[in-house]
Amino acid sequence: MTNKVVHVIDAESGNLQSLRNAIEHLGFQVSFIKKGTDPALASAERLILPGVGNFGHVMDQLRKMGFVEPIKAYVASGKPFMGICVGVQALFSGSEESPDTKGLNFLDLQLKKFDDKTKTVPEIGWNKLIVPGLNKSGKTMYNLNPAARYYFVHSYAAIVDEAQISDLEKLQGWKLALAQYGEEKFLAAIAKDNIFATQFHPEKSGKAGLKVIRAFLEQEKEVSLDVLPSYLPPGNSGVELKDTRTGLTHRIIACLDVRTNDEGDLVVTKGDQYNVREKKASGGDVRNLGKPVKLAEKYYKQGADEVTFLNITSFRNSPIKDQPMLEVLRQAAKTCFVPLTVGGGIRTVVDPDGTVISALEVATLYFRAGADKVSIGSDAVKAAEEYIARGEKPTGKTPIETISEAYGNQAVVISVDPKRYYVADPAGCKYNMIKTKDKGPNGEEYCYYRVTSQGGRKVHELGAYELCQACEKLGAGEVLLNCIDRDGTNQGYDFELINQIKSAVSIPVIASSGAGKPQDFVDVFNETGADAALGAGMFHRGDYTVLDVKKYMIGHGLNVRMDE
Ligand code: 1PR
Repeated sequence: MTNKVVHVIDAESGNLQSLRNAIEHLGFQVSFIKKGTDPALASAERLILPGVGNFGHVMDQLRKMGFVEPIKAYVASGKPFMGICVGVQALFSGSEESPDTKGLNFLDLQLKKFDDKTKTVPEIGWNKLIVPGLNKSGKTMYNLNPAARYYFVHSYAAIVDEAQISDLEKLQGWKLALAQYGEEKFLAAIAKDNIFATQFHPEKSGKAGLKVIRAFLEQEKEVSLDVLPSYLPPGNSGVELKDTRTGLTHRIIACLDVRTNDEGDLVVTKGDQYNVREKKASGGDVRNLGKPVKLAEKYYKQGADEVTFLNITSFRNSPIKDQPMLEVLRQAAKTCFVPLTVGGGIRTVVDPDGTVISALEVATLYFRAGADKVSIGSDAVKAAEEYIARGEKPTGKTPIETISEAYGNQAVVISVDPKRYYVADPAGCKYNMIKTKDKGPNGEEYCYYRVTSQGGRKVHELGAYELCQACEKLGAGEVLLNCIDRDGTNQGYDFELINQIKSAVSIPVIASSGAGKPQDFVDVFNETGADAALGAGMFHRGDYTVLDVKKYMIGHGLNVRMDE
């Protein structure tokens, strides 16, 4: 094909910027189609239907914007068509998520929700593929590589049993790639004639994902497989990698705390227990550890599974005027093909000129700039306090609710800044408590974690356990669990806190604060149920790279994603 234009359906759902960036990175141009009547749809030579969030919302948008019949006509024309995430789900007949909404019905199968009794739902992370056709042919469809890992984020899937797999393959002629989440097997990718669709996000799956997109764009339907290099350390080949309970790899996240320094430049900084200034004797300046976009790219290349940006002074500023932070996201999303999270100032604000900007609008700005998730700190505390005070009645109006309603729970992270609070006598304390191994200064045996907001400045009479439970009920999809006591100390993570919060919620929990060496990552995954672990200072100072951490983890039998 000589034409290098790729048409992408914009049904106003989620982060299309990253898909555009990935396609442009591969040397193609993107043209968005915003309504079904656009003549470009029929004349397109390659069409991609992306989608994130709620099945019903995406299907309703497609119907409202007149896309349903034109998409069917395009597919019938035999030209290349690709669906991504909810874009693959739309090809099925329907979903348990929105029982009254019909899909496009290319496959007569209903999507179901993952069982959350035995694992965290949504599935957020890097899973492997089972490509049944591979052994026979030695070639794989669209460069899908069972030795690689791909990024999934979804609660609903085409969960299938052996009879359904056989029916789809043998009777209906679909080629399948499967994945297993816990005990449930589901369709990770499907292909037939001109249709190819993936449940995972290839545009967020590092180099392995870019290869899949390239294969679609170049119409390489069958590709001889590249084998990933083995990272097992020499002389240590007796190490056996343990699969996690869910099958996902242990996620490693690099975190960039970003703020303007005294010269007005946006810099990556890092505090000790949230104090980001040098000691007075050394000038008292905000620590400057580098430029956010450069560092993000560096960590992507080192193999970070996600990059998180926390705009740590944003609660003082107007997000609409915070163009530099939006620009950071735009630039980072052009070179980092893994999920990006942004936090700081995700709340409803009134600009100095009186304009009210809702939290949903603020989040939308970031999603459009290239963020995949937003992280809510101070406002999550406010929302949880009010929710608990109202007797656990949701209003539908808090940022957690409005953003998760529009973009899906998986797009809403709550960032928790707890501080250990010792209790001498647990009787009468209304917060969930831990009998701690690290006794308090007066020999106290119990503690809970008090929630703070505004970067640790404001302490609230609320436990982190209760906060997380309330936020999960309001619609948060993940917890970024910091710990002020451990932040910047290099003493390792607070296992007691992490295990307490894991027992409070069924959404994924990211352990944060205290990482100083690779062993800390091994320990946090062995000692707690953390779904991901985040590091900041040790990476910024250059003590260790993300790759050092991952190789070390592999050497200790822990499964991690290795890109090429
Ligand atoms: O309240 O919604 O505007 O969000 C503000 C965000 O900024 C929150 O996520 C809050 O955690 C963060 N934040 C505010 N002030 C600070 C500060 O440091 N003064 N940073 C701050 C929080 C914690 C972690 C850190 C880990 C790992 N930083 O992100 O990266 O503790 O560090 P380590 O590995 O070096 O120990 P809102």
